[in-house]
Amino acid sequence: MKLAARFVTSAFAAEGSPRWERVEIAFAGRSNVGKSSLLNALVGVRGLARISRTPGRTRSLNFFEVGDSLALVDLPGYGYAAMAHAEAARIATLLRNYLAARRNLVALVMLIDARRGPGAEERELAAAATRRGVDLIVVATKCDKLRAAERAAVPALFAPLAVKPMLASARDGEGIDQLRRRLLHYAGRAGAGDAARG
Ligand SMILES: Nc1nc2c(ncn2[C@@H]2O[C@H](COP(=O)(O)OP(=O)(O)OP(=O)(O)O)[C@@H](O)[C@H]2O)c(=O)[nH]1
Ligand SMILES: [Mg+2]
Repeated sequence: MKLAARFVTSAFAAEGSPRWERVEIAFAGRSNVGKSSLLNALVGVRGLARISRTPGRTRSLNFFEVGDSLALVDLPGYGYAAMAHAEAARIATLLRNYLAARRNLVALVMLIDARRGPGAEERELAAAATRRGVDLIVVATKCDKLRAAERAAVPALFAPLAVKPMLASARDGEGIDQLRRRLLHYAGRAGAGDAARG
């Protein structure tokens, strides 16, 4: 199945988000965890979402339309210690407001480094999604780096989240088809009431 996507806009504040009826699936996670790379792998277009070797690349909400009823949203990462305080605070507010108030949001793909596992931020994000009734999809990223023992340790490492992680690698393609199929299920759920005002 294909997932043809087109970049629509970047928003640096909630007001800049598109007014449309599309259901949105957002990609959240620590800076440098691989959100933009995973999004590119899912749509099969290298460079659609910008990637960087240095953390803190994505600093706005980036909206990509997919088909007639779906959108993917690349979110800025959190937890990048070297970012200027004011910029980090602006991004934290942008992220919090989007996750708390965006009506179009139906699912949150939470990316976590497969070798690192969830921390306090991820437990908070998971709780916030659950409170709102937003589906939570947990993805363990960069699985191409895992040695056998590390791979075996993933379930225990992710156990605090209660949601089983999907293993994925943007580099070698592991788990990408499976995740793409899962996301496409949301394409049928468009027209979420007054979503256009969210
Ligand atoms: N080995 C490996 N490296 C990856 C993978 N996915 C991403 N990377 C690398 O990790 C770095 C960060 O990737 P990004 O996709 O920019 O990460 P991000 O989460 O969007 O980062 P921010 O926008 O800063 O929040 C880049 O150097 C990528 O090439 C993966 O599956 N395997
Ligand atoms: Mg990014």
